[in-house]
Amino acid sequence: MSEQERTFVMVKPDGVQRGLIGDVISRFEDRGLKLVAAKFKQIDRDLAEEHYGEHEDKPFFDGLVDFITSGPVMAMVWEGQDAVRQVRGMMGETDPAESAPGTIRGDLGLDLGRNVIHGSDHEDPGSNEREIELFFDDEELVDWERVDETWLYE
Ligand code: D4T
Repeated sequence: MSEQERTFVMVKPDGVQRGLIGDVISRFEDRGLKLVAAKFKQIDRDLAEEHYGEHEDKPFFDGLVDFITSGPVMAMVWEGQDAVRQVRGMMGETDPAESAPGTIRGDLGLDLGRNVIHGSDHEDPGSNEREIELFFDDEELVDWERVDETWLYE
């Protein structure tokens, strides 16, 4: 099997409130990615500010922190070949209005400030590991084999 990678994914409060957790999980499962950790939680402001630290100076920062702490999120780690980039591709563009149909944001959202999902950025190497560490302890990451792995990978 080729090299496996882990990525951090979060269904944001809008996705949770709109009942989209199942849809998002199904897309990743159907693609062949493997869930290795999941946590349904309310994010506090400290965690939100750390997670979005790169945007601290942006005009949308306070609104973004308000939004991401406004209700529970579904935080997950997904594993697979080229997982970080593949998940970003499945998510679509940051702005749902610019996202192609067939992508999560292109199918499920309309507005930049309510874009349903977060995934680690493949253009920011190491962001996956940083984010996984921020949300999960090592022992919460489960090593297991999908029964169909030999049919997913050559
Ligand atoms: P996240 O990080 O939430 O997965 O989104 P992206 O990686 O696709 O995009 P990002 O980091 O540039 O933006 C983070 C988050 O901020 C919101 N946002 C962004 C906003 O409310 N107004 C804006 O002008 C921008 C650029 C949306 C996503």
